[in-house]
Amino acid sequence: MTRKLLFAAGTAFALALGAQAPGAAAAEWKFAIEEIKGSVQDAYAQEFAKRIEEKSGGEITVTVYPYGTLGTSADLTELVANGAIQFANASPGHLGTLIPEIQVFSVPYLLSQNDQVNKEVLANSETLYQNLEDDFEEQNLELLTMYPEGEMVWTANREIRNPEDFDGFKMRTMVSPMLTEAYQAFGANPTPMPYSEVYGGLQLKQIDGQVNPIFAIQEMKFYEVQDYMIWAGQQTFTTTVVTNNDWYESLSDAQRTMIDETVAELVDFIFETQREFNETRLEKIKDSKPELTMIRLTDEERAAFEERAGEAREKFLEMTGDSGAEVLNSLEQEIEQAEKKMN
Ligand code: 6CS
Repeated sequence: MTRKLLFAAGTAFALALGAQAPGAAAAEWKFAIEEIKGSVQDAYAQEFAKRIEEKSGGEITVTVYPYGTLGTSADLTELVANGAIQFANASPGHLGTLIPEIQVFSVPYLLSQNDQVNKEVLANSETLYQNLEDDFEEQNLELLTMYPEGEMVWTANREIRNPEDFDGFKMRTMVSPMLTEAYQAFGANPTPMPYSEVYGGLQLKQIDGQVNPIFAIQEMKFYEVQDYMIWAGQQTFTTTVVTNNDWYESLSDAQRTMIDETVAELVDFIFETQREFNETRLEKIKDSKPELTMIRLTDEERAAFEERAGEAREKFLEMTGDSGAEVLNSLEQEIEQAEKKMN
């Protein structure tokens, strides 16, 4: 898919309604998310469901399956690929074993410090929607959209201000090989594990810390079993929404347009939602645990990690070869252009 929906002008609504043959049976589309009810991904999927139901005049209902009901993130992607469900979130932090190049989004300090820039790039990137289209298709997936969910903050059982502080520190990461490389470069002992096991892992001290956006730290209660929250500016959490490629191609033009149009409408919606969730939930964390120490690394402290990120970038290139280099370079150019345009 490309951003064709953007050019669909206002005809989609009528077309979508017209796409339903008179007397056609109501359809149910299934959308699995990698997060729990009340999360950013849930807000997206619920709004997607609401709009699809409205646009189809009630002929299509979308059922949202929260994390835990259908399996781990990897399971959800597989369910979409084999057509058991129609939509799922598939975050690059978990998708790297299937589509190595998507791990570019886990290269530290690559995305902009300006989240508006990230929003634009993720919604419109040619690198993403054209260069990587075939890689998704090979997995029988269609990439519908990608959006940011907020800055990823470290939580830890001790103060981390420079790479030496990470010595012997077991940092939980998502399962992407790129994240393992990144946290090794930062000086930590990366420990990949599924999302559902993180709280227990922290509580039982199998891991010393983890990294996620604030809304997730709050709703998954990770802050309860940690002493520090640390902002190092290394990464924005990004996620994709994927659909089954064969199924998507088998839809009528009107139904595809309805999906594409809805996805385009939700770019601003989800950006504002994640911003609000991250802001309000930081306040909730502060209220619930005033003794939690919050640290923003100084520019100098951050620079030491940025320097280490160079090693992670090299590892990305080793893992992905020429195709990865092309993706990395063109994405960097897109980010630079978007930053210039917005400043
Ligand atoms: O850390 C994780 O595994 C998860 N974090 C978020 C914010 N969403 C989904 C992902 O699986």
